[in-house]
Order: sequence, then C-alpha cells, then structure tokens
Amino acid sequence: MVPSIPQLMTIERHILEQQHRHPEATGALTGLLYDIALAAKLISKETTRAGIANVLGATDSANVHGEVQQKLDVYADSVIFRMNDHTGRVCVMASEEHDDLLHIPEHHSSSGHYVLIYDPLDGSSNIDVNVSIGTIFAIHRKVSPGERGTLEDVLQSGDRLVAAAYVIYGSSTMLVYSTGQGVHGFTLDPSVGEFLLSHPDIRIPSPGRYYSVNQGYEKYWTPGVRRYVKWLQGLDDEGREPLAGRYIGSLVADFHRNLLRGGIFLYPGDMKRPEGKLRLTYEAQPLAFIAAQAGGYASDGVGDILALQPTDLHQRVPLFIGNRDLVEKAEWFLKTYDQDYLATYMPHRTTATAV
Ligand code: AHM
Ligand code: MG
Repeated sequence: MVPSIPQLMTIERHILEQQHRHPEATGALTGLLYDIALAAKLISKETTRAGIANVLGATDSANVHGEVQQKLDVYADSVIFRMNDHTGRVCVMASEEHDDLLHIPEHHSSSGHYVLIYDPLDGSSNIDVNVSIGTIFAIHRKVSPGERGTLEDVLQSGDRLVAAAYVIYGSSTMLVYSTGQGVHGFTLDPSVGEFLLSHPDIRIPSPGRYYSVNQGYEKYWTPGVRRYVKWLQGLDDEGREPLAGRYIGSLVADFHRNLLRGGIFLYPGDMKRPEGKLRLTYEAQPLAFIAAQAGGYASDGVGDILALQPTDLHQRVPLFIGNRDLVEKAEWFLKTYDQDYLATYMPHRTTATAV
C-alpha cells in the first residue's frame, strides 16, 4: 500500500497559483518573489549558525544612520542585492543600509518593471543576544520613464505597493507575504530546505491581546501618547481590561506576534525624536500593506501610513500598527490631546498637513 503523504504547499507553488489568477501576468513578479524566498533561505542559514561560524559582532563601518553595522547585516544586504541585480526583473533597488539608490550594474539589464526596497536585517543589534531578527521587502512597479530606475520609482506611496514580505528568523524561520490577495505565512523546513504553507490567509484576531511600545521612553512622550498607553493599560477613567505588554525591540518579531495574536505596536514620535525611529519606505510601508491585507491598519498617529507620499529615501515616521480599532483609538488620543503640541513641535504632523 502506498503511504499517504500530507498535502504540502511550497511557497513556489503558492506564488505560482496566485499568478495564475492574473492571466496578464508575465511571471516577472513570481520570479522576483522566488528570488526573495531563496535569499531568505541563505540569510536564515547564516543567522542560525551565526554563533558557531564566528560571524557575530560589529564591522567597522557605520551605516547611513550612524549605527554600527553587524556583519550579518552586510551579508544579508549583499545576498539580496546579488540575487536580484542580474535577473532583468528589477530596475533599481534601495536598502536601508545604503545612503543612495542601488543601481543595476551596467553589464546587466536594468529594464525590469519592478523596484525592490529592503531592510536586510532589521533589529540587528539583537543578533548578539540571540533575539529574533527579520528582513523586510517592499515591491513597487516602475513608474518613471526610461530604462533605469530612479528615485521617483522608490518614493511611491504605500497604497501603490505591488507586494510586501517579511522574514522572521526566530525559533523557526518564517516568510510572510502578500501580493494584495491576503497574507500567507510559510515556515522553513530546514530538512528539505523548503518554505511550506503553515499560516494560510492570516487575519489579525480581534480583540487585540497585546500592546508593544518601548515604555522606557515615556519621559519623552507627548500627552496624547501617554494618555493612550494609560488607556491600553486600563488606568484611565474608562477602566477597561488591560492589554498585556510585550516588547522585543525587534520590529519584525513584535509585528509578527501581534499579527498572529492581535494587538498594537507603536513607535511614536516624541520630544527627542519627533519623527520616531522607523523608516517609512523600508519598514512602515511594507508592514502597513501586510497589516491592511490582514484586516488591520497602520497610521502615523494622524492618518493612514499607506497614503503618505515619501519625500526622502531614509525618511522616518511615527508608527502605530495592528488592530484597526486600537490604531484608530491612538489617532483619537493624538487628535484630542496633541494638536497644540504637534502644531508647536511637530508642525508637519498636524492634521492639516497629513498626507
Ligand atoms: P534597526 O533598523 O537599526 O535594526 O532598528 C530598528 C529596530 C526595530 O526592529 C525596533 O522596532 C526598534 O529598532 C527598537 O528601537 P528601540 O530600541 O529604540 O525601542
Ligand atoms: Mg530596520
């Protein structure tokens, strides 16, 4: 008798099936997503053997934000670039680790229709303490005229994203992606080297269970954020049941947990950093796209992240992301208690200038 084998869905098959829903598709996006999955496997292999392979620790070079790069950052960054610089599918790339656009080398075709934006290893300061880290990808369609990609192609609003994905290197490695047809999660089976569908059609559960914020910065918070977090904790007059606090300090891991369990992650603008810390194009836009596809919502505290038009490659943005009701409540608190404050200290974030 032939033993029965469970139906397994590899990421390749899943991506191809999604492509088949679009008869006009050329297969270029499918190929690009395959390449991303392969890059994720290579990075995963290095992250899991980081300790033994002696690739831990900082390199001498500091990135554009003045942070010391970890060696694995450098590795992840170059794997993703090299995987995509010669396929003819991509016209330009941008990485959080580089000041400028990453152009396709002259000797390769740069006539691809897609733009790849990535944060190669987010939360990399956590590497040395064995905390989950992640990679984030955003894909736009080329919009500028001419063959080569330009800044205009990279600086597009999030509602024009074609696809977004993240990879979490945790107790297992998972790749979660969306091409605008729901959010699907795959777990890497290291024994066969395949991402297998483990979390089909992810929807953020309601009510949210967790709130995630770096409480250590409360001293610098705006009045609205302070009151909002008290509300989350059930410490205001409403006295609701508190949400449990969870904060890893690794965006992909914090986002992933809240996506699967429900809740809100916030990295607000504050007295020290009016624009917050996280980057619009590399982090906020792709995760906002995925959150929206899972029934959630992301805001800069004033309005929809996906509607924001980036003006700078490394622009930072306050981020509130998770269950829609929780994010909208944050917007209400900021609108109610921070208007004067925002007008004085953060004029670019008042309602009048949003979007
Ligand atoms: P990075 O891009 O330099 O790795 O920094 C981003 C990380 C996020 O993963 C995380 O959400 C945040 O920084 C944590 O910052 P903080 O330590 O200020 O709470
Ligand atoms: Mg980052």
